[in-house]
Amino acid sequence: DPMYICIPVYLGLHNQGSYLVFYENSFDARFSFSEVATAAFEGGALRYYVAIGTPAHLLERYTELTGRAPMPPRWALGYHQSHWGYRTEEAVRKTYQGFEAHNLPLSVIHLDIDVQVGFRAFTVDPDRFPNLNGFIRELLEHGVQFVTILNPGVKASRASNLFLEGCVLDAFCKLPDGRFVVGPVWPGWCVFPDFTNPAVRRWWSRQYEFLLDVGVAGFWHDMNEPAAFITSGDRSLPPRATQHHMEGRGGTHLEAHNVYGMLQSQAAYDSLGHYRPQQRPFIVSRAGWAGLQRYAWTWTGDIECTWTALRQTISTVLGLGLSGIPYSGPDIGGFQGNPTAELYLRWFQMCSFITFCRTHSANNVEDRNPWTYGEPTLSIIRQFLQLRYKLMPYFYTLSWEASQKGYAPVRPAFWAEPTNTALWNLDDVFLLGDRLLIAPILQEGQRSRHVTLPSGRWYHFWDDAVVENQADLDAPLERIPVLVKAGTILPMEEGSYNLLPPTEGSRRLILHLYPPVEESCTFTLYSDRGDGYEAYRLDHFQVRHIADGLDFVWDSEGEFAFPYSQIQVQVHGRQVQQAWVDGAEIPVQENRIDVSDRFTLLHLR
Ligand code: MIG
Repeated sequence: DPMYICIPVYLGLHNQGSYLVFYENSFDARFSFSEVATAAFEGGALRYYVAIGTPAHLLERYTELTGRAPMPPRWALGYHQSHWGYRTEEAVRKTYQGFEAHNLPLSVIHLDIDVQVGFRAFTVDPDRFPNLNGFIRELLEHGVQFVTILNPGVKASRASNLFLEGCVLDAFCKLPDGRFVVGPVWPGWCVFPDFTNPAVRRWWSRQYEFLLDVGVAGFWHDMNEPAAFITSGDRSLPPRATQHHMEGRGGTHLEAHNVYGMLQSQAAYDSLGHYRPQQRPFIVSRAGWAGLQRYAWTWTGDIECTWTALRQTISTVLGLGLSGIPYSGPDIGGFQGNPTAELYLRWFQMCSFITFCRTHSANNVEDRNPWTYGEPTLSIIRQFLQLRYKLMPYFYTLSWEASQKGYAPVRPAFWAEPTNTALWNLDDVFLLGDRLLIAPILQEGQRSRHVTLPSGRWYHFWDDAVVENQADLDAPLERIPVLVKAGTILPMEEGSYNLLPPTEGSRRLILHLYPPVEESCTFTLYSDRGDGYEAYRLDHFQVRHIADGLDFVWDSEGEFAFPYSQIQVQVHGRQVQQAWVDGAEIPVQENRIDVSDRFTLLHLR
């Protein structure tokens, strides 16, 4: 369903080399892929870019052109809880207290349109949220950030200041005869800001200031295709009749539609950068186009609570990643309806490894929290959530890589080996970075599954069993197959689960070493304060085979102080008898080596 996001880019895999084609044209278009690929646009210029090379190279080139996602605040990589139906402060308080009572990590709560007055953008109902600023401070004390929704439609009423200001500014989209384009959305009849006009974006930007002062951490842009409640014909603005500024050139909605939501997100991004320059913006946008990644994350919209929708998530998230958008994810459990405990659990297990990890659900469904389904679901979810937080150094480093190179953390299996045709069609597994392969369970009652792997040796994450090429792997309810490539240094952390910045020095870094089959492997770990634009550091690890064992070499760059006070190296897939840290022997216990401090050379035998 092309309702939310259309990006005219495609990637072709080919034995003689892969390629990417991007059409710089936002008009309505039809693509078809058969013997030949065709693209037909309703208007605009024929301007396109072709790149050839590996998928990694293609994404680097494509995002050189359309932009890369900046570093998100670290908390955004934690777990988000949302529901259309948290009507009061008390409902939100109960939610975060539930996470605490059940010993579940939580980083963000999203508030839907029920917090608003008459569903109007930038409002909060003071009767139900009498002291929002105080309440947000309470949440922050528990390590929880507050994100709230807003829609672009402005209620066409002289009782609305936003409407009056917009009229004075001539901010709203009009028909050729000068009348407003109006459409029914949540607040009633609405008019639509023309975000293709820079003056309108500046005006819209100023609206966020007040909620930022109240302490809102980020914004969730919904219905910004824009969508209207129209049951027949266009579910958006009339494409040919709606007039747009188009940065001064003039145009219609036929050209503006696909960029509308992205430009709204640009306005928000600029706003957060302006009014809160010490913190990184966090915006989620349902709509977008090529380049949305510069401003916002996205999610897969109003999906069903079915196993089919769970499976569909993988190709959607992979497709978004290959289109330059590294941060996306589904409503865990689906939006419309009630998942069974098993479906919710399997969905949760998968999303623990997906960048945007959020449970959300519609207003007319049963509560959906990790504890809703009782045991054993709760304990298994807790284990996966904790695993996600332990993997945070890996996730965060992948974010840094996305900001530098444009690679999405969640990648198709063929990314690891583009010439292996057995991997081209796989849409039921994904890679997290280059090193982890996740094989979710996508069918009810399934307790094992077949996995096809990129060549080389892989280790089963749960028990270190060696797997190569393909295998049937166990997947009891307690786990889904997760494989680690030989030649991996996987950083995990232990300590706090609420993602307050890891500067207190109370945290332990565990470097899991899965030695390379031969020669050497490297990993660069990125760390910083978790938000803002200050110092960072890079820790470069290299492990290489030498005559009598392995050498683990560590060097660093950057001004940010090393954020861990304890370091452990855990070796997988081979026995370690003795270890020396910078020449001095140090005990080895069950393949674990506790090094008191950073070292330059760890020798393992
Ligand atoms: O007409 O704000 O996709 O996540 O909960 C539905 C209510 C409007 C659609 C979003 C969904 C959100 C819902 N919204």
